[in-house]
Amino acid sequence: MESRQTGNAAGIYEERKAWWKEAVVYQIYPRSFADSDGDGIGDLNGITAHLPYLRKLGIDVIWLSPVYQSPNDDNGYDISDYRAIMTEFGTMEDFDRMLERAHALGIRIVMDLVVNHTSDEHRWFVESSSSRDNPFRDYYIWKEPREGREPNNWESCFSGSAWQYDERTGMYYLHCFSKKQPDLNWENPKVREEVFDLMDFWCRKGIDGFRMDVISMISKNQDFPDGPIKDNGVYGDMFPYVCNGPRVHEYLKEMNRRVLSRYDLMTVGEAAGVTLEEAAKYACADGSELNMVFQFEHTDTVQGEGSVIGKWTTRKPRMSEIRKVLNKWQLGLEGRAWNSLYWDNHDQPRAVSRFGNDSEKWRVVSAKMLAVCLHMMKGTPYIYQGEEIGMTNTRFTSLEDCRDIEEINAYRQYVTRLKITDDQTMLRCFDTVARDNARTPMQWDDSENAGFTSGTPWIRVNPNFKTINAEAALEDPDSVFWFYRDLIRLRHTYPVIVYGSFEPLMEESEAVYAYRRRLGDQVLTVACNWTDKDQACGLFEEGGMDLISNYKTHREGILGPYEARVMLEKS
Ligand code: TEU
Repeated sequence: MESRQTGNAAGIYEERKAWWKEAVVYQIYPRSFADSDGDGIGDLNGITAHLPYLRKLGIDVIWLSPVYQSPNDDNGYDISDYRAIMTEFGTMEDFDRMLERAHALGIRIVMDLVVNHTSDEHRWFVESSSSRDNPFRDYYIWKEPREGREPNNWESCFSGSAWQYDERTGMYYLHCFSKKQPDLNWENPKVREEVFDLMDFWCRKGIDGFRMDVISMISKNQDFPDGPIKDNGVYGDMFPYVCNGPRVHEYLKEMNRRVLSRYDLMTVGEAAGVTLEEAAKYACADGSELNMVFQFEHTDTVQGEGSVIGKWTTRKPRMSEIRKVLNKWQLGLEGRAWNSLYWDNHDQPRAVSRFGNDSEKWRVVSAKMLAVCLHMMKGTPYIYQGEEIGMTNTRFTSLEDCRDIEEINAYRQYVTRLKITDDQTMLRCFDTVARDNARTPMQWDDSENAGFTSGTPWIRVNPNFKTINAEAALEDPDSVFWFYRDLIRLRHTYPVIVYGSFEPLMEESEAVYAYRRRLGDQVLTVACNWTDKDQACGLFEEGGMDLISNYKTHREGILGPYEARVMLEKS
């Protein structure tokens, strides 16, 4: 299952083989994927209907964002029943059929496990909040007021205080996200038992793993100290006291012993605030916790400045900064832990808009370049729905276009309440980084609503669906779709792509992201031009085999705008 540090003659670590290292994962955000019944909301039967499309793409695993019963304050990341399917998404029979069909096509399914918090409509919280001596009281984190106010100054990830006062019992409960997402109290062994039981429930159904939502936040510093207040801030930063907390590794080891080790699963922890050192523990090669984590350093290189706060910005990240982060992770986990590789997901803007160039001229070329850059690195690659057809960010014309609680709350806080920025500035930040960019419906074809639904979509379709859609991509042999299919095939063909060591190249360049992978006598050279201009690159010599490129012909010593090139040689 895990890698071991057996330096071979060349001094290169030999990775232990595992199916989840060889796999490519495709993330589905069910609400926005495909609607089969015309209610404007994607559903499980919609996914089942499109499994052949995913088979064509060649992916190995689906990561399914939450499909459990939920009042949808945060689109399913607020769960009210872990053993039932969200009404809008279908039934348990639909789920079983989807799982069976996927397995028949050789596709595994990894579920989202959201257990840092539940919905406030979950039975446990309904009980817990009903009285101070209810048997479920300690399932959540309740505190007395401090001088008539919140127990500390922590800010929730979705703006405002992380504490909500509950009139009935005169105490506050902690919610790191929305107030409808109370944090579970993992200190309570009964809570851990409940979580392990529900995991068992899904494992017995035959699912293939878990993506664990903010799993780095399950153990809180029990002193609950005030956090540092950042520029312009009203509240304090809770991250130092909720991320990578004192007992998180103990809890995950317990989960591993109790559940994970008993099944053949793939596990990936979403690890807000994770450092390299912490990741080496979560994803330790000894297999005692998880297989890998999602880190956020490469998506967080740009932060808001001036009147704009936190993640809200219109600035584009610099390749050299991203490369610095990713190379650090590639080298830092070598022989210790396994990396996950991603450009985007349901919480991030679209990859091609953020890191590439989504203009008509360069969209396809730069989307392919980004794909090469990521998929040739060492780790398990994740594709977010629509990335494989080069879907782009959308444009927000007013707050009316927003569905995401994070955006809506941020707008209310910064524009309406604090008045530290204005409507247009905020909307332009939304165009750049809002989560709803990723949540506009999957663009299937050029018919009404992009073929997503026959009804009224729950969120506005990106107006560019007439040209950017799956049907058009499937008909065009040069599309982003077929390029992803080729990349996935290469991964399944050449072990050097999966198991080879990583060596950074051209680290001084502001334009070219290049690296080498080695396994035995195989040497893979990868170079990607992140700019719209020619760039010098002397890495490719005659005699090697060109494995894949977004250009049909190459010029010696030069990479064209957004050109990506991969060459295989023998040493
Ligand atoms: O996201 C956790 C997380 O770290 C987010 O706050 C992330 O930083 C933010 O969305 C970026 O803008 C997970 C889920 O992926 C997200 O969809 C949920 O809203 C959140 O947890 C609460 O469950």
